Amino acid sequence: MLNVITLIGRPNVGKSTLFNRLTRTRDALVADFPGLTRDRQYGIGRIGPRPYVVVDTGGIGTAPEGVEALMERQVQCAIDEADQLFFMVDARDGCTPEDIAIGARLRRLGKPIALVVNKSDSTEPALAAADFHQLGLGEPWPLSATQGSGVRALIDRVFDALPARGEAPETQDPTGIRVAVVGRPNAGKSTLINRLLGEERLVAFDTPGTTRDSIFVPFLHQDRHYTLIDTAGLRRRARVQDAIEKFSVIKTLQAIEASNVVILVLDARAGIGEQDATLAGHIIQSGRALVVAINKWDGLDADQRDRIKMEFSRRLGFLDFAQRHLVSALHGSGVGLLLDEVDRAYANATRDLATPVLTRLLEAAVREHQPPLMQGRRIKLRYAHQGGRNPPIIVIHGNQTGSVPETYRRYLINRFRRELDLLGTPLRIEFRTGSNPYEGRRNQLTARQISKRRRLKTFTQRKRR
Ligand SMILES: Nc1nc2c(ncn2[C@@H]2O[C@H](COP(=O)(O)OP(=O)(O)OP(=O)(O)O)[C@@H](O)[C@H]2O)c(=O)[nH]1
Ligand SMILES: [Mg+2]
Repeated sequence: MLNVITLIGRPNVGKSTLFNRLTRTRDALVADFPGLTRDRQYGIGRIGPRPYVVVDTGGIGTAPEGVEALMERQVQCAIDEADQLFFMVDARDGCTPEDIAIGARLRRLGKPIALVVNKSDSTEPALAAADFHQLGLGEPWPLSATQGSGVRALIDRVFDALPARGEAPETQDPTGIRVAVVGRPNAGKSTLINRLLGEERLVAFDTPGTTRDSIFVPFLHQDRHYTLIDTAGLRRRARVQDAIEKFSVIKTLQAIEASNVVILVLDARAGIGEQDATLAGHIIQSGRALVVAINKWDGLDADQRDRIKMEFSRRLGFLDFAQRHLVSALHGSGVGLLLDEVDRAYANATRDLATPVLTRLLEAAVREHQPPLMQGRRIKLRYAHQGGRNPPIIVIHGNQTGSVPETYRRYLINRFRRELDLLGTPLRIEFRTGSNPYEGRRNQLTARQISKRRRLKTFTQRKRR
């Protein structure tokens, strides 16, 4: 399970700026789907030795309510879940009374705190840091969230001291495919999980020696192994129907990251809301395989059914790679088939894609619809190979690949998906400019030919003049 880093501090110290810096890295690989909204409060940090959840708590107001605001439910929850707090202060302002008040509050929590002195680019770092010793929170750590200086070193130091949370079991047998069931409160996750588990033979419900982080529930379905990742405190009230679900974005993010396949549960009666779209955005960014379960399907009339299908296309159109499944967790209809879909999505997400096949598909795609010209030169896409699994990554080599427009990337993604029949998994494309490592000699020749052509060109131009 991922560690959690929570950013705290008064308004304007730069929490959101640091949050963006820590969570931005992989965005370049994720196509910008129309309608996709990004969660600006919760994200996966990828700068550093291993990924982690980052939470931006937003500004804590000025004293005296400011300190009270620390107890605000959302903030409190983010602090409770944190393995590491980043208490952010502003080098330009120096140590303020609000900083002192917040610092006193945080110290009592007994959690690891890094005292982050932001905006150190604007003053002498050592001088700026000196003022914050009075907080009694250890050595102040100067950095610049906008410039990035000091950020990586801080993360490295933090992870040196931070023990990893309970590790997920091995991917392959005997624990099988890891499945996360996520959805907003009251969508029916617990009912669905109980339905899934209740009808199957449990291998081990409470494994001896489990910690608070071991929320992996192995089970068998038709002699196939799965591991369910709990997001809703399932173990403690496994058989309780209609339990009020405690919804936690942090737990959801951890479960998604630990999974191979996500089941997103939507509530057909409530329609598709902001929270569903936000969750969908997290799933897309994670790259995990996905099965959508539209729950509470029982007893809906034709109008209601049409409406939810339309809403889905309108708000969650970017999930079109996933199989949609209509279920009733309460009555059990459609639930058994969900696991077949999970199998299919996982198989597609982990499939081997042969280089000659990918390159042939690329050539056909380019023939049918060429990439555009860039500064008078045509973007050239030459060959493709597989760069990863779960999600499948297709690496495409060529010239000027940095200028491939988003629309063309989407065209390629759709085309590869269709031709390869990759239902149930997102697909990523990475572009590389440069030579083909498998065809070294031919490329050297090409390079020589290019320079020869250039020389010829300048020669003829000179002659013309
Ligand atoms: N010079 C400098 N400016 C910074 C740095 N980090 C943030 N800023 C600026 O400080 C201002 C506030 O930054 P935010 O990231 O919005 O601060 P915040 O803590 O999220 O603010 P609230 O959400 O309102 O609490 C912006 O104008 C940033 O550009 C930094 O490292 N150096
Ligand atoms: Mg902010």
